[in-house]
Amino acid sequence: KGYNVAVVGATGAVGQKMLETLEKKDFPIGQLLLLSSSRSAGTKINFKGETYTVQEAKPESFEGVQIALFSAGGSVSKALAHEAVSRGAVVVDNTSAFRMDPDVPLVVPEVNEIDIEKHNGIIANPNCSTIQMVAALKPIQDAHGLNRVMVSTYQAVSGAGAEAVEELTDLSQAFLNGEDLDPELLPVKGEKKHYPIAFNAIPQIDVFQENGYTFEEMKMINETKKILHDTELSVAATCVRLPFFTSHAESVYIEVDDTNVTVQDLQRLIEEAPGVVLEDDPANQVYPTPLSAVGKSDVFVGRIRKDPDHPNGFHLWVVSDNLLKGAAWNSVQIAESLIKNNWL
Ligand code: 11C
Repeated sequence: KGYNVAVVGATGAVGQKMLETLEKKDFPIGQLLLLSSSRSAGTKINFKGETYTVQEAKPESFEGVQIALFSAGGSVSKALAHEAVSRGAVVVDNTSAFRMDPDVPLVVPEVNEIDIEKHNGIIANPNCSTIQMVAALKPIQDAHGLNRVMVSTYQAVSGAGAEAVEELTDLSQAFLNGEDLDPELLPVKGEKKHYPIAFNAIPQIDVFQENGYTFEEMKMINETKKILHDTELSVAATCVRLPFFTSHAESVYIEVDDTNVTVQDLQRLIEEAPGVVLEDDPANQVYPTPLSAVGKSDVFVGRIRKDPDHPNGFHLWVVSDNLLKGAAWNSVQIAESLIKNNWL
């Protein structure tokens, strides 16, 4: 016996990882409902040895659903999340639709699980690049205070969806064959200009805002302050797309409040933090890379250094699988917390 669970966006890259995570964690499922846009309805998906047919998501689909995991884009969440809630479901939403809504908790369970308790039916899953950064920063904030964060990201194409993975593959093959192939998708589907991602670095993830930052950068800035419960925290971000498939990497500069903090202090905190793994041994060239993090649910931290010129400044290298801890794994963790704490 278990809970009636709907996965909205079941055919997408994150939806697939949600199903893998539910299976891996042996999540207590009563009935499983796989939903999608009308375009993907009819697709057959195997889950724990049974074949399910994906159905088109409609308001009435959510009758009897207790937990709905949404990952079908912001417009689907805006159209259907409240419909699901009005039918008694609790929604864990993996899009940016409600993240900055003051009535919606924005949660990384290792960081601010307690915020889930105040939910009004919807809990938001943060942006992938935010999740891995706050998971690494939370133990440092708790122990030494945190007043500034400056991050540059090195982000995988799967963050932009399955089509972007295909574009990287096609453009790389064409480039190596000496053929000309024009980019049609990245940096942003539907934008006027496209840049080749193969053998390149694109300093634009999502659309530009009026202040010159991209939406991805503003997500990192605003979501970090909300999750770490500190509106005064200085956060700046530069987000860059690179030509690899999975896992985001981040170079993070921080300034802590306490003086006399050492690299060893931070290493110890990272080592003890839940969901975070220290891989930091420069003498033996030990540090995480995007490839070494693929398929793993943890956040990996290495290259912890003191800033040469700022006594309270440190640099960290943070890597995690953007589809797992950055999305599916974190969403399922929120669902587990709802059950474990009787917060459904
Ligand atoms: C990317 N971080 O890598 C984005 C994808 O708000 O959940 C995640 C979008 C989001 O393009």
